[in-house]
Amino acid sequence: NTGIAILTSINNKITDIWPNISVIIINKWKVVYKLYSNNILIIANLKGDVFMKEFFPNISPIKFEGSESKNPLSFKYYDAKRVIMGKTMEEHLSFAMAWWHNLCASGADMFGQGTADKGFGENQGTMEHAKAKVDAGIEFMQKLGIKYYCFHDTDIVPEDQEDINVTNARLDEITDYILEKTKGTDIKCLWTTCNMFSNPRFMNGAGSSNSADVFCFAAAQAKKGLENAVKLGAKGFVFWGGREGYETLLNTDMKLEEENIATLFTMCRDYGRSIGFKGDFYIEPKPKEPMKHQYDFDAATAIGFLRKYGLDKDFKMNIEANHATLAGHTFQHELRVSAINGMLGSVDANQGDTLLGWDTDQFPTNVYDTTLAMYEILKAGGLSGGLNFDSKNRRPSNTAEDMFYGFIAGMDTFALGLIKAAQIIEDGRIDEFVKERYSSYNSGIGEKIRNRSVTLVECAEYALKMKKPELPESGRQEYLETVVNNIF
Ligand code: XLS
Ligand code: NI
Ligand code: NI
Repeated sequence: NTGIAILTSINNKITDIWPNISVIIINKWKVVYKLYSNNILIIANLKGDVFMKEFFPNISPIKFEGSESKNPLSFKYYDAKRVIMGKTMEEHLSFAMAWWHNLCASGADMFGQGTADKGFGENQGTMEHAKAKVDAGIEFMQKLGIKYYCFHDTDIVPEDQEDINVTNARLDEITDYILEKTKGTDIKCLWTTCNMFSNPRFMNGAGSSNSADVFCFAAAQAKKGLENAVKLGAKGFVFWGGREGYETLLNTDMKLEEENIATLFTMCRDYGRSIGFKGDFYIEPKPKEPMKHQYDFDAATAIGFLRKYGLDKDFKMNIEANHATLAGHTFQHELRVSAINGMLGSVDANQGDTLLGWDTDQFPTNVYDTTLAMYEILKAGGLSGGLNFDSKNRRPSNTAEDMFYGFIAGMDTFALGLIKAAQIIEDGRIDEFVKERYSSYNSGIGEKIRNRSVTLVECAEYALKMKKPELPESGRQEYLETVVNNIF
């Protein structure tokens, strides 16, 4: 749009040839610009050579302007280069764009069709559309200063319903295109995954399907997914078991299903390592939706499963805030469980609605929650992955500006959470309190318990001699909550 402004200001002649296409004649060059309904700006000549294409021409790169700014298209807290506890905000918060919500989802729900146009000027279901999404996605990430993206195989190409070989050829073409378009930028793949839940063949699950043929299709998809992960240099490879669970135990051999999932994971681990995948495999726990019960219920369940099948060295957790609350846990709880088991890998950053029982995937705006999340992440020494906005605009938020507002909200909420979490740690009152709370284990019988140098009989003798212990000290929850508020 800047281009046009400059052209008109030097008095170029503009002739309408049909409603949304105009011709501008500059120095005898014929330049066509088109403004689609969703505001895509294309500058091309009449032969169709495209000189410039801008998908969000009305939005300039988003800058940090500070908390006093009233500009909605600015960051109030996210200041990429600001140093907090020895690292820049950008290093602490490796934000990623989720292809599916941002470039694919149109706001369709069970009760109505989409409200947002994600055609990017092309017909959906074509490779032109797939490429337009790559171009639009890169422009979007660059305008926000986001360096990572995450995707399912079926987000980046249309799936051929008859022949998986056709889909695979399209994946080759689009991953070449992504590599070409991101070359020379600092945009990279955080993680990739395979959609093994939308296609009807996966109605009874993928790794957990009752059909061995379907199991092999899952394997074929995962094999291609791993090859693409290596090709794009992805840091991680995610398994979210959307349909790995059951609707009723009356038709389910749970033991067989769990063993087969472990077999598929083991095959993927071994194949991935054999082709040079050095990143982490991630399980993304979720207790339900779409299934009534999903096997990767929560972090504790998934970690137990990984240990049982010897996969714990290669796998970590990808914790999604909304999945935590669906499992009846806080986001902080799931992060803590993963961290204390050395398996905190990556985060799907979003939030749910406490009044709704499903995965609403809202952009995170609750600063208290992001503060406690960042407190866990800082104390765990950071993430091996990053913060992927598995978040989508609400159905009525259907404009290009809303796509930016969503990310600005999420990035600022995590940035403020990071600032506050660092202050809680630097303040020290909380950590000091917790340390003191367990001080009975620093010496005497407590120390022996920690060292495992005491028997049940000795502990019992110690108790019998005392007759009755003193009550433990107060938990002081209300005081600690005021400390957090005080820091806010
Ligand atoms: C769905 C999941 C999904 C995963 C990737 O609830 O969050 O989007 O992140 O398959
Ligand atoms: Ni997710
Ligand atoms: Ni989810």
